Amino acid sequence: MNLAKVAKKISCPTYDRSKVKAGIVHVGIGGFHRAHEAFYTDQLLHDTNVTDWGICGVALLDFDTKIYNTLKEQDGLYTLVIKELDGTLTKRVIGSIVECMYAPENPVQVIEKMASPEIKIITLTITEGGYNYNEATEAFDYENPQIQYDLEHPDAPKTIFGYLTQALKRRKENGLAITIQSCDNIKGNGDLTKRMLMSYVEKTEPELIAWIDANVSFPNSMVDRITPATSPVDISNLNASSGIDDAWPVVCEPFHQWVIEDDFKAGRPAWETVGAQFVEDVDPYEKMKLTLLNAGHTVLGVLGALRGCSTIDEAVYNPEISTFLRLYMDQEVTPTLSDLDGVDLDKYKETLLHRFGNVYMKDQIDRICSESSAKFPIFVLPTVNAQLARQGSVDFAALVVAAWAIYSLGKDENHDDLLIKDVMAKTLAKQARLAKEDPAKFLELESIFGKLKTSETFVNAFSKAYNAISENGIVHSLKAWNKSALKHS
Ligand code: CS2
Repeated sequence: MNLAKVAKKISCPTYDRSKVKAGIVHVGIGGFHRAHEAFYTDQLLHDTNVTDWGICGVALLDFDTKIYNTLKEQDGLYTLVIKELDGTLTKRVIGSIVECMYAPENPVQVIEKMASPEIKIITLTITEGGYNYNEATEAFDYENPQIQYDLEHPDAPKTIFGYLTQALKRRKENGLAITIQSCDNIKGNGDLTKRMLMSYVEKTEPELIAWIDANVSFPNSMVDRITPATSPVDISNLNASSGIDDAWPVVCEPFHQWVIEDDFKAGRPAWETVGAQFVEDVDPYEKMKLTLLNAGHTVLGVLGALRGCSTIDEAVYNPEISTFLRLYMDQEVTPTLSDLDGVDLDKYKETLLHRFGNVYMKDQIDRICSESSAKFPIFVLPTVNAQLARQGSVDFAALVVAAWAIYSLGKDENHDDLLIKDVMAKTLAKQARLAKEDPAKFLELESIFGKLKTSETFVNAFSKAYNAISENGIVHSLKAWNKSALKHS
């Protein structure tokens, strides 16, 4: 990118990037990382004269070749296009990714980088499903073929667990403490990262366990910024309006939030100076975000998909869906969040509806529904379990799960094909077909639903919703659910 030329039109890094060294290795350089951590860090490099907190971005999967090549070609630079609520586009070139690596091509280079003394933090956005946690066994999934591969090829691993273990082994030899920070949408994301990594380490390098316990921290964090997939139109509009030839800009909403547990073993950037919050306990923030924002997305995504919508704003402006969402949030989620200190939940929910309703974002329903098998257990099912425990209503959540079962058959209510992107797509479709005879069959997927099939209350609520949608369609069912909840409120 010719920054000098581009800088006449949009904001560009004014700090000397050649002086900035990577202090962070980040794994997973997709849109979210580039709209969030890299954005905060860019602002920090702007506002202060620190030079040791640049980011080395690592593409871990074969499938990440394109983003790696693009960033390499653009010297790590890319444009962030913020779609304001009034339609204005705020554009800014982000410069905090100062190095890039492609792990499949050179695994040793990545391990050595992670192990090097300048690196103080390894951050991760490896998706909800990337932690290799099995809901049925509530433990690390050693059966995963990728994990089996890593167990046999420790020096050329494929999974994050293989990489981290090798890097930590080297760090132990050199006495170099470090922080591993998950930035994925998982409750207790740091705790889960530690638990899963320790399970792997126990099998491969058990003598590392005590050292990791004493020298590696895993702060929990809540991350937030809606970042749709970049569309070809986003790319051509950017080019037409600013003359920038960016092969992969990132588009996102104006809102951003980052709440981090302050537990860093080897120092950290002063991200609080650019808006991040460091707190002792992230739990309330995570719980609120996952059960309201992410679950809200899932509700809009699955119901919207069945209705034939293709973007989230389309689903929000559908009156039956938005009433349903509001009732779900108020009547089923909010009662489980009563222990949140210092948060105005009403305001939070109000803001969410505005964020979801941003018509310029065009956030794709396909993006939201992708990998739902990893999302439901984190976003929706904790609410179900908490409601069952307090004998509260689960009718709305049950309808969303039932809608997902019908969605898994692959057609919307206009009989158009749905594009299902899920590692479990085949299994989901199979159970969904069995559910036509007996709806409860869908809940037999233990790696998603755990023991939920043993709850009579939930099975009944689910079956009722399933039959209603199958017989009367989604709109009619939503109307019936909304009406009955409004009557009781
Ligand atoms: C979304 C998230 O993937 C999803 O289902 O809910 O990507 C969401 O947009 C982000 O977590 C927002 O912070």
